[in-house]
Amino acid sequence: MSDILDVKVNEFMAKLIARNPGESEFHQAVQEVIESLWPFIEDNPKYKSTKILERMTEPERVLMFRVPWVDDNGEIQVNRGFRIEMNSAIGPYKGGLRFHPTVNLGILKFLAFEQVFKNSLTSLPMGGGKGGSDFDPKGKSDNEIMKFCQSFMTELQRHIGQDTDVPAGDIGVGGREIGYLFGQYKRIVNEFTGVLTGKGLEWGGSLIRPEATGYGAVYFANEMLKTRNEGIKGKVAVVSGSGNVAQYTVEKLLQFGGKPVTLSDSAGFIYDPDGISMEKLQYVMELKNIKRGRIQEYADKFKVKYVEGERPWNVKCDLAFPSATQNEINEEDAKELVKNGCFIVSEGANMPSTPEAVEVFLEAKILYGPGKAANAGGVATSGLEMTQNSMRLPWTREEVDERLQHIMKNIHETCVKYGKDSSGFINYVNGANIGGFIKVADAMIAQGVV
Ligand code: NDP
Ligand code: 2IT
Repeated sequence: MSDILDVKVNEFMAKLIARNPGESEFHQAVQEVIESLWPFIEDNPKYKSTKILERMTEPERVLMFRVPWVDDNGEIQVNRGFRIEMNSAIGPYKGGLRFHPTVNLGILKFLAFEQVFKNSLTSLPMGGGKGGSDFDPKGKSDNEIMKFCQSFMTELQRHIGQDTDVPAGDIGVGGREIGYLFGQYKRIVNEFTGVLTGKGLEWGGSLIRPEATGYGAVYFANEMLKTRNEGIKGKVAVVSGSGNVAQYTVEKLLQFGGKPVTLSDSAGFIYDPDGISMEKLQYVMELKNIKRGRIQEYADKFKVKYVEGERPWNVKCDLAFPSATQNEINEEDAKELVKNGCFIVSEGANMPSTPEAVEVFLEAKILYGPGKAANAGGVATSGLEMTQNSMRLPWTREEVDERLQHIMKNIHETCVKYGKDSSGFINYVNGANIGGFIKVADAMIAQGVV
């Protein structure tokens, strides 16, 4: 970027930081987008005169509320609930709920901001939102999870609706939690509508939605590989996390003939040099989704290496699928990955790479697919769930999967269109940011100063 553009970005960021003190993840997410967009906006002054960036970085509405509940010992607990309704220019607010002790306003604003661009990239009519709570599901009984979800929804229900705001899952919120949340919504509002996505198949859920984020991240990696006449078959992949996204990333990698060799959780990672097979993945699914145990148990059962307190980025690989959380790859990790021959990063998680790590990937000219493009398959399939709910007609597994593949291909094409530089290198960061921006910005201009 030229010096003059640098100064303008810095000025914009200084104001944003002053207005949103302490929200470092939100600052980080905005900075990345602004750096991509600024040259484009200089060339298209209509976005400047209409103050689109100033408006897009200010949520339309922020909800923050008390979530009181009673634990199994009869003790009253108090958590904080949030919903960030970021942007509704192209559709109802749409985005997940995260239950994790680190949740705060800055984290959710970063996620809601990213969601606006991601949802636009899917080409489906969805605005952006995100919510959640600092509630820690670890070690809680089913009954406590249900009590918490019911209290959370008792407040949230007055702010959401199938045409207003449609939450879904994220970290700490899967099928079980969506069930409890949906039950409470239905009970209070007295309506059976598609107000949440990620629902069970028997009560309005879509086939492939649980798989969609992981599958999508692999489809996106496959599209990136095609630009270099390569495929997934025979490639070694490191995967972080062991939750929803990581599990279905491993499944799709195996279906494509790849060799996933790692999984992690917040305590450490396992390295299985023979590869995580379908049978071993079944074990992980049972361990994580039913027993709710730790990934270390995999190492004990299959007699492989477990590295406590570390992440898997120093394991030699061709492909990397960060699928746990934000800022899980730092500059050193990125250098290590590149040094060991990794030439694709497809982000299942949201913003898993620090800005310094992204810089390393771009400088090394590897295929780097940022989260808002690579993990958009999850929310895209949520969009397909909304469509099926509106029609009151479920699609087959094949139909949903075909649409998902088509959407991921389309997102890849958008990234190429807006991200290819004069040397032929595809900067997917620029591509996703500009490609996601245009539709939302044009809709905002068409709808006036709102
Ligand atoms: P899950 O709750 O199913 O799994 C999260 C996994 O990441 C767990 O293995 C967890 O370990 C680990 N993890 C979470 N927080 C941390 C942390 N602070 N440090 C280290 N490890 C951590 O969540 P998902 O799989 O749904 O989400 C994973 C990522 O994918 C998130 O970034 C999410 O925003 C993103 N994403 C999810 C989508 C979805 O449809 N679910 C869609 C698009 C993106 P532990 O159990 O020890 O906490
Ligand atoms: O980050 C994400 O895109 C999600 N957690 C999924 C959101 C959704 O509405 O399906």
